[in-house]
Amino acid sequence: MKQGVIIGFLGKTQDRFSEYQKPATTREKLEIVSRIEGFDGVEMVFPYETGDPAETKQMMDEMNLCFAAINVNIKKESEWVPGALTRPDKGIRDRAVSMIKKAKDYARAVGAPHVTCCPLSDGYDILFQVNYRQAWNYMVDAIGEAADYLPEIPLFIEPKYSETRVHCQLDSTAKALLLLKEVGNPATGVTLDMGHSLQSQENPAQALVTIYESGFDAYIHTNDNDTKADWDLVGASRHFLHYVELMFWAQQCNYDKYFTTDASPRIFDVVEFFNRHSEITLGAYNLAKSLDHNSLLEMMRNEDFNSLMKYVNKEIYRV
Ligand SMILES: [Mn+2]
Repeated sequence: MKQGVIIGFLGKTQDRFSEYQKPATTREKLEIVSRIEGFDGVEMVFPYETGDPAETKQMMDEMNLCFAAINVNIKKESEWVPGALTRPDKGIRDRAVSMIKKAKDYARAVGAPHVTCCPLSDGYDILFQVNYRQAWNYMVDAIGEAADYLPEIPLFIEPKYSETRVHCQLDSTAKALLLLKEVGNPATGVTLDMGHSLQSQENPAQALVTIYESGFDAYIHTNDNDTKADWDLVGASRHFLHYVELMFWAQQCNYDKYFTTDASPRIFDVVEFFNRHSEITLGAYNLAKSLDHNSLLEMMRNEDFNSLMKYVNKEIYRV
């Protein structure tokens, strides 16, 4: 298995109340990645961390790092704070689509496999705020146009229930899949963020299988939370069995992309936080691999629930 990290979490972060950690340049962030045990993948935020493609590629090569993905940010610019792809103003939507296209150009220039986009600012805070009919159709058109551009760089869409809008438009894996079915472009996929999936009251393993069985590609972000908010906690600190089950089904689906860490150290030591995340993610992956997959599937086929419970107790919880 391959692990990486969204490098924005290696510098300064902030929430409504506090600032955490120290600012870092892209080079400094890449140096930190190379110090984390088991990480060699990088997800970089376009256009704020990416810089000149040739220089960035050289830095990556120098440190033996690989691109997991380019993450295009279409929420930071002030005109996109209230939404980007779903806004009534065509100029605002077009500039967001153009940013996704530029991210694809960048991904091609540096050799990144795909672009992922989490349209967090699209949605609503209060009822009677947006025209749902227009908002949905604008997003289908916008993602359709962005997906058509440079199809050799697939576009992955990351759903999330809440934040930055109180209710995001793509509030679940199913909603993202419905959008991609409307778009109808095979060069698309869903970024399954474990914490987003939990916040949407999903089971991440089932969500992953649903993405593949719907005919789309999947890319995984790892983290954990309390299901109420997207806390970006260290992996498996709240949902150990979910984590192992996700790994089991990732193996069943022959998942071979990066497991990219979307977790925030906040009050914890940065390198050690990611070392613990790396260790539990690899551990959960290897644990899932050590299970007798055929016999588990056979017990499911036979609806042998007692044996399944016993197997989980003995082989996963090890009690
Ligand atoms: Mn994520």
